Amino acid sequence: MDGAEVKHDVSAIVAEINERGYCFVPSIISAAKADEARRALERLLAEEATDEIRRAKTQRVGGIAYKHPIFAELLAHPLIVSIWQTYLDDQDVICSTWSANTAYPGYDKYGWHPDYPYWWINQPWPLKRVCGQTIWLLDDFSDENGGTGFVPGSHLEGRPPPPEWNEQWPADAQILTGARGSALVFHGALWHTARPNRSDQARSALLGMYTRPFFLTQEDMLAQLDKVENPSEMLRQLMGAKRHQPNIIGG
Ligand SMILES: O=C(O)CCC(=O)C(=O)O
Repeated sequence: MDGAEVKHDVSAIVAEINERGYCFVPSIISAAKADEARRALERLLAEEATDEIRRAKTQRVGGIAYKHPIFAELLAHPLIVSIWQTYLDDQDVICSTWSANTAYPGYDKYGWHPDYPYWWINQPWPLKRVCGQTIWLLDDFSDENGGTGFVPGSHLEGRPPPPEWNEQWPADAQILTGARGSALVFHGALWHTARPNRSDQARSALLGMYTRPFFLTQEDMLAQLDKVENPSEMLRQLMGAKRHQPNIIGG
């Protein structure tokens, strides 16, 4: 599906994440809106590129919530927020990290991993719902241009993926393909990887992790919130303005 935004069933999406560890949600925003976001990102990519980035053929842009209003809007997209509120069974969800990832033509690495905070949790990891990752497609994703790799059901393994997978593609892995404006939403422990870009165009994604408000976030979201002009109430919540702050009893 391309162009139109479609209506989605949050309960069905959450049921699929519970069962398989992920759900592909098509056309959350129109292709035109995804193009607007990609153009905003392209300006940042050009401003922030360094020789090291050009050599690595991959570029991460952080702080996007305050660098352009369209990224603040997508971070607080009502469907995405509703999916994670339902999945995490908590209205007060917050965002742990929000950034963009671009693979340029010639990028050729794999790096299988789960996401933060699983890196720091003792194994076997708890199977309860800790956090949910969102990969927004800003380009049409294909096998050729480096659609993200992921392994269905791997969120139940309770451990990280084997390091040798970075050398040999695992038999059970799938490739995220689909139209820009769509998103893959998944359990934070699902094994996934960026993939080589064998096309002649850059491939960009936005990555947003949502979690329950008592977890330490991966990034300092409050410091970023200070730089957002006129944040909505939902954006303030997501960036941690309403979460419990440690205090001193009686103090
Ligand atoms: O850009 C991608 O395809 C995936 C990136 C990723 O997995 C990450 O940054 O954690």
